[in-house]
Formats: sequence, structure tokens, C-alpha cells
Amino acid sequence: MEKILKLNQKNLAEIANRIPCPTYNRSSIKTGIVHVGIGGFHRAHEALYTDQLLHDESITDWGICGVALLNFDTKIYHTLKEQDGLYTLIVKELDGSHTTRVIGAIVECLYAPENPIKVIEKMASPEVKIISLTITEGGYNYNEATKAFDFGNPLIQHDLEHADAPKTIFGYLTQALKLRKTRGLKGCTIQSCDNIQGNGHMTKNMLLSYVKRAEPELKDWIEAHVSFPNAMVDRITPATSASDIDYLTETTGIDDAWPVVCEPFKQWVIEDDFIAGRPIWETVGAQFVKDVVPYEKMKLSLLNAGHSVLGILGALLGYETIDEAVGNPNISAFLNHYMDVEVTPILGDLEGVNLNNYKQSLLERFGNINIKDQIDRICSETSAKFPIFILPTVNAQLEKKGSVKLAAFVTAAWAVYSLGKDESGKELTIKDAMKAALNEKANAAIDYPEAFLEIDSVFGKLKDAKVFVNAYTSAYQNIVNNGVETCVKDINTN
Ligand code: CS2
Repeated sequence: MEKILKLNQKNLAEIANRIPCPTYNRSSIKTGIVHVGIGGFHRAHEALYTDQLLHDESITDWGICGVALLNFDTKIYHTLKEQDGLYTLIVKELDGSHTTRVIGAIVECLYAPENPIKVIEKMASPEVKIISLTITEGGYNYNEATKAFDFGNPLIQHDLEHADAPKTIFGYLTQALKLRKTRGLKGCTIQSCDNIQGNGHMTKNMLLSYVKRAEPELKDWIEAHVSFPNAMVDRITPATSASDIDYLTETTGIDDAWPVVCEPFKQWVIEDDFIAGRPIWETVGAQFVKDVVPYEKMKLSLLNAGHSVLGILGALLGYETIDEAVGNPNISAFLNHYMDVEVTPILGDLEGVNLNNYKQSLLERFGNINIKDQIDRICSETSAKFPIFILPTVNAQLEKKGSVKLAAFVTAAWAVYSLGKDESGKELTIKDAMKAALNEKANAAIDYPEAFLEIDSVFGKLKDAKVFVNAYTSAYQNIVNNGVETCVKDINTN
């Protein structure tokens, strides 16, 4: 066994004898991007693209400052800090092999709860041209029922009262942009990398709603000096497991406290709207397009919704990983059915995209047995995901009087799932900011299935759509009486 080397800048030259490492001089890279949310996805996606770019020696302006925004992110912050921003990316190929490399694009790290002013100053720094975000679907503080920014959120109330010590992204961005304005500095780009339809528009709308209340005179400046490109981001990035960490140490002798694991596929389609300039990410595989909306729609309603379908049905059947769920032919047939019958008709023609190939490739990606993507991860925060991944399809189908039967079935399965047990009676681990409300309504649904649809912040006006409610109610009774697998077989053959 080779000597164990702790991953950090000091050991990098020696580690480079074992696996590929950054060959650029990290200490000469300036920070051009502040990224908020340094979980696995960012590190498998934007940070990787940027790392590849930085290998071109002429590019020295686009290092990343990773910001951990929440108390919850303490561990990842300290890990990255100790490792000088370095981490290993382990790509789990379809044939079972692994491609492993060290990523060096995160050249600084900050922990917001410890020093909010430092984060605000960094975001306002003239060399920073882009503030990018992976703050999760729920992080945008959008309420599906009111279709507006949720001022009822206590953290938002806190930010309105404590401008210098914010807790949410809205408080941070507002203060940083205010500094830029008062100092006569240029604006910047705020780039969402979250799974939301029109994520740039959403970011802008939510930020401006907050600004109108917190700093009304800043609004016009933001409109004129800040851009918010939409983007579609894609790479399946499961949570890192203890065995991934052991695997790395055993096969390479590298001790990395938090490597990132991901699938080989990656995609990033971005609107070219960067007011203060941008890295030439297109040279390392990103696509810049005029209109990203169709790509987002396709990805959210097929990949992300497909994940939720497999996750919810799979959880009830006692599966732990997505490949197990899609490996059940009845479940994969149901998913195919959902994609073909309910999603495809609302997508229309996507220029340059072969939808059949895309759907086929999704099944292969979901089926990657080396990824072991956790159903717990997929089902986490479904209350924030459902309105984005599934509801738009349902609403569009309702509008054109198309089929909503399969989506209604998944919704009913989610109601049953929210009772907290799989079909064999085993406890489910539910991670959801709305867990208590979901559970309460799920219990009420035992006698009156529609009760679950009364959660307006998730379902909007769906409870008023008779066709959906009927399909949902009969699916609910069916699942309770016969179990998911029998129902799914039935649906597939009818
Ligand atoms: C997943 C996504 O969280 C989820 O439910 O669908 O994290 C998905 O793996 C990524 O969006 C893939 O790009």
C-alpha cells in the first residue's frame, strides 16, 4: 500500500503522481466567481468545467470562491478549507470503472454564518464578475399558492431586520449589490444553477421582490446593471458514501474527507447574457444558446420528474437506489408510459433534440448500477420539487384536456409515502421542510384522499381540477388496496 497522502495543496505534487491533478498555478488564479452552495452538484459541474478551463494557462481570472451559506454546510466548509479547496471527483462510468481526478477551481472558501460581512464584501469585490448559485429548489422562496415571494418565511423577516448579518441569499445579494452601487462599481451576473424552469427569471423576480421591500431605491440599478441568464444544468450526483471515501483511499492512497461522485454524463446549456463578461466555458463543453427554456423544460419534466417517479414508487416498494427501481420492468414501463403519454405531448418540437434518444438515454443513466443514487436523496424535499418537476406537465395536460392519469397516480403514491412507511411497513426516512404538514395531510387522506391536495403551497389550484382529483382519488384507493406493483402492472396493460 502506498503511503497515505492527505489531500491538500502541500501534497498536490506528490498526489499528481497517482491521479490527474490541476497543473495550473492555483495561487496565481484570481477569483472571478463567487459560488453559493458547495455541495456535490456544484463540485461535479460548474467547478469541473471551470477547472478544465483553468488548464489553459492564459486564463487566470476565473477562480471560484465557494461560499457555504447555511449552518448545515459547516462540515463541507471545514473539509474544503482544510484541503485548500481541493477535492477529488470520482466519475462512475457505465462499465463499472472509475475516472478519478483532483479539482482545483475552488481557490477560496468562506463560511457565511461565521463572517457575513466578508461574504458580502467578496460578492461586491470588483474582480468578481459572476455570483452563481446552487441553493436548491426551495431556496428561491417562491410560494406556488400565491405565485409570489414568501415574506412569511422567518428567515426573510430576519434579513429585513438585520441587513448586516443576513441568513438568506436574498439578504446577501441585496447588501452586495448595494455596495457595488454606492461604490460606483460595475454590476455582475447572478447565475442560477438550480433545477427551476426559467431559473434566471426566477432569481431575478424573487430578488427584486425582496429588494423592493428591503432597499427600494436599489431596484432600478439592479435592472440596469445585473444580468440573470437562464440555464439548464445536468449531472447526476449522488450523496458521497463512506464506501466512496474508503474506495478512494484504498485504490489511490489519497485521504480526501469528502470526494464527489457522479455519472459520466454532463450538460450545461446557458443563455449568453453575462453583463460583466464570462469564462469561455463553451471550450470545455458548455452550450451557449439564445433560448434555453425548451432545454430546461425537457430536462425538468423528463429527467427530474422521472427521478421523482422512480423515487416515490421505488420507496414504497422498499428499494434504496434508483437503479433498483428502474430495474423493475413494471416500474420502468410505467415511467416510459408517463414520459411518452403525458410529458412528450407538452414539449412540442425541440430544435436539434431527438426526444426519443433523450428518453432512451435517461433510462440508461437511471440504470447505471455503479452510481447507486439514493432514493432518499431523490425523495428529499419533494414538496419543493413537485411544483417544478411535475405540476407544469399536469397543468399543461389539463389545459389541453390530455391525460393526467399517470401523474395523478404518482401524486397518490406520494400521499401514501408521506405516511412514513413503505409497503412492508418499514419506516421511511423523509427529509422535507414540509414533513409535518405532509404527514398531517397524508393522515387525513386515509379517510378523505383529497385532503393531501389541500397543501396549496405545493399543489396550487390542483384540488379544483375535477379530472385530476378523480384520477388521483381512484389511484389512491387502488394503491392502498392493491399495492403499487399491481396497480402499475394494471396501468401498463390498459
Ligand atoms: C434529482 C436531481 O434532486 C433530484 O430530485 O432529480 O438532483 C438530478 O439528479 C440532477 O438534476 C441531475 O442533473
